[in-house]
Amino acid sequence: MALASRTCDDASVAEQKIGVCNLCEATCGLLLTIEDGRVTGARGNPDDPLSRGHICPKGVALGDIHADPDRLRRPVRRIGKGPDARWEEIGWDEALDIVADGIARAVNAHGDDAFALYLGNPNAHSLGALTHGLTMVQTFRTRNKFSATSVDQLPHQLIGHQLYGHQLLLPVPDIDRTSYFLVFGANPMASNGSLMTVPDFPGRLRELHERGGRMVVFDPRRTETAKVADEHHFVRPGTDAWVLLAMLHTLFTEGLTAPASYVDGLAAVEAAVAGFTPEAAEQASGVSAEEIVRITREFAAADGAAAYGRMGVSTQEFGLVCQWAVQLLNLVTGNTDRVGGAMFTSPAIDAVGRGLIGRGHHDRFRSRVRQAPEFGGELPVSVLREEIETPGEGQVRALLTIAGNPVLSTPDGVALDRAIDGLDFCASIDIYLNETTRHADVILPPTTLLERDHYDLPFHVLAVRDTARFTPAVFPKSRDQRHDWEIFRDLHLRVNRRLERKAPLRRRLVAEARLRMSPTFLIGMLLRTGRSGVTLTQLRKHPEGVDIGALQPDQLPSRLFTRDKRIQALPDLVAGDLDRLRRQEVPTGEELLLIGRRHQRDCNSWMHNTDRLTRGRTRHHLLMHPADLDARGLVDGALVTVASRVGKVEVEVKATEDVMPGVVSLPHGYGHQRDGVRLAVASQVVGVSINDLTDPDRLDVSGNAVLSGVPVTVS
Ligand SMILES: Nc1nc2c(c(=O)[nH]1)N[C@H]1C(S)=C(S)[C@@H](COP(=O)(O)OP(=O)(O)OC[C@H]3O[C@@H](n4cnc5c(=O)[nH]c(N)nc54)[C@H](O)[C@@H]3O)O[C@H]1N2
Ligand SMILES: Nc1nc2c(c(=O)[nH]1)N[C@H]1C(S)=C(S)[C@@H](COP(=O)(O)OP(=O)(O)OC[C@H]3O[C@@H](n4cnc5c(=O)[nH]c(N)nc54)[C@H](O)[C@@H]3O)O[C@H]1N2
Ligand code: SF4
Ligand SMILES: [Mo]
Repeated sequence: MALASRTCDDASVAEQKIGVCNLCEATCGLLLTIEDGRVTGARGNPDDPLSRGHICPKGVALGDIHADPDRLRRPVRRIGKGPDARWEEIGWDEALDIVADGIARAVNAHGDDAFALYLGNPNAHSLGALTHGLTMVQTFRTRNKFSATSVDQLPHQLIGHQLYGHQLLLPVPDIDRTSYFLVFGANPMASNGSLMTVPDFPGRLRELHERGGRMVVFDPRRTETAKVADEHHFVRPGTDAWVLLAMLHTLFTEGLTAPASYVDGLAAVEAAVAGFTPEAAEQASGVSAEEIVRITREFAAADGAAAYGRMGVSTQEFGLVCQWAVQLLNLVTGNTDRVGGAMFTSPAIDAVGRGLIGRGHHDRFRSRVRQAPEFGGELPVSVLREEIETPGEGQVRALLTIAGNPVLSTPDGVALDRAIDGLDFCASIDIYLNETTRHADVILPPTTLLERDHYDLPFHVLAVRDTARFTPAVFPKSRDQRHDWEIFRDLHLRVNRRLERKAPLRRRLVAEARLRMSPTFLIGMLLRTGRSGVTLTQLRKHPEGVDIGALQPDQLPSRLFTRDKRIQALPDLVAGDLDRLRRQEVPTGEELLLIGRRHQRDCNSWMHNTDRLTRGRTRHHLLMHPADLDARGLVDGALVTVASRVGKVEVEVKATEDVMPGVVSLPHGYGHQRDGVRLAVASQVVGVSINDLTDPDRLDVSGNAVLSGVPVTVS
């Protein structure tokens, strides 16, 4: 696998190694050049059957994380607080003991719920976090489990659970064969796809166009994706539900439905969407009624069409309704489970089918203060602050964050920052000091991707093609480093030793047995016991990946997790929320609404410490339409104050016709200076946190935060 080759001056030996990028869901295969223990070159691996040679600037920067002197490699303990804090390296045993003591102290004195966990995005991209982290997390009996899910894709998971009986049995657009790709609130040209693992989106879109296919995009901003679409329609933030429901309405009134035989309850859907006319949608959203009707007809007539909605339509007040309506567009037109439509994967390790990921459950318990319902054992992260600050039984006293940064990534970061600062104990498993981990008493840093074996459990489940790939660690870990799975194992053992009320013995022993096996061993076992015929030995021989083939149609109804193997098209939860939407006044479009954005060179709130991704033109500005600037007597480049119900920020404004009038946009993941402290961030990175403006009181019925369409003033 390592093809050693001597460089001309033979001063050092350059090696080529196959690697993988885990920074986003595209999971590109890489060819890395290694010299003197460093990555000196990175390109896409053309032999990778899924990513086909694609790479983006972040993939090239993967080596920068590995080499970054600011990256934590040994545990650190905080001495002092706030701007005066110092960090001291300590040994692993001491560090793990302090963390286990802190957690056990809170639980023993105040009960299970006194300990809270927050799991951030990179957990989904680490094999060890999935095989071992989740096992450890599940052994804690606290109700206060949180993750980035509730500022992201919670409505998708809830609708998967409601329609198909499993939170991750989610169809993905068959991008390689579709002839009509209808996109709401997603920007795959920058994000490289989400809940749709689609490396080389630009190349795949080119092929779609060469086939004569179309892509139609609804977005309040003319994004990178909108610019390469066949059609882009501005939609007022937070009003997509009206548009999507009007499309369903049109399908029924024009007799354009062709549902599969296992879908029940369509008469109820027809009745429920009856009032949502294209005219009402036009008034709410700004999209013309004729366009809505025309697009619906084209969608229904296309030979293989896929509707897709992502962040922009998940993180809004009617996110669940939006995600339901997207599924229904595909179902009602017979495009679900059909070539060119929205299809299900058949991964080598079927994490869904084999029950490695639970089906999900809803509202088994509620949060203590606000009574917000759980999903899959997690509470909405928007309630975390109040659970920390509200006294009483069950108050959170200790927090463990794992690969996350909720101070920047969840609503009202300023208030959460303050709340975390007031905890009795805080610890983090993270490779950087960030705006959240700076409150930790101890930070436990695992190895990074290049130092550990990788197999993608979740993203093969959501990929546009069935493939399998195992990538051995590119670099060996040093003796004083720990893999994340080793940290999870050791922490589990230590905490359980200290707890007065332990988990039931059987459960503990099962967890311990699982935690003692390495992730790679578990992958080998899962492959061996699966039905794909792919083995770890084969994958080791083919580190570029093995192609299983294009997505297979006709998997339903047998793959459904519903009891009767049928789809109930109008779940009660959705019916109730449609009533709520019906009772709402149709939005007038008078308020100025804030939305977020992602840039190809950003990675949520981190990776701002590499020069490669941060030099050049800054991209932290508030984007605003020139007419909106004029109306306020503001000029391009001015420092403006953006204020919401929750807070205010000062930031430079940039005039652009790429946002629709009445809409302003800030990127998320910025705002690194807190208390005058800057952490692991290149000096050229400036900007503010959009989540100092977002409102933790505004939740979708699923519990997801409303991050899109926040009313603001700009002065
Ligand atoms: N307003 C607004 N808010 C948003 C969003 C938005 O669009 N708008 N997007 C939301 C979305 S989609 C997401 S996913 C969240 C992300 O928010 P979070 O998941 O809370 O945070 P990240 O910014 O991804 O931070 C990841 C942390 O993990 C650390 N890390 C990286 N690799 C590893 C590793 O291998 N192991 C460990 N232990 N740590 C690691 C990094 O150092 C970093 O500190 O933000 C959400 N917040
Ligand atoms: N470069 C880069 N890639 C990433 C990430 C990153 O930080 N940087 N993060 C990764 C993560 S964690 C995720 S979850 C994915 C997200 O993947 P995407 O969802 O594709 O990414 P976003 O850029 O958040 O796209 C959301 C789009 O919704 C639009 N929008 C906002 N409000 C509304 C609305 O009310 N209606 C409609 N129709 N549109 C709206 C925004 O303008 C934006 O274009 O990206 C992943 N990939
Ligand atoms: S698109 Fe970029 S960040 Fe995403 S996996 Fe590929 S190289 Fe990594
Ligand atoms: Mo995300």
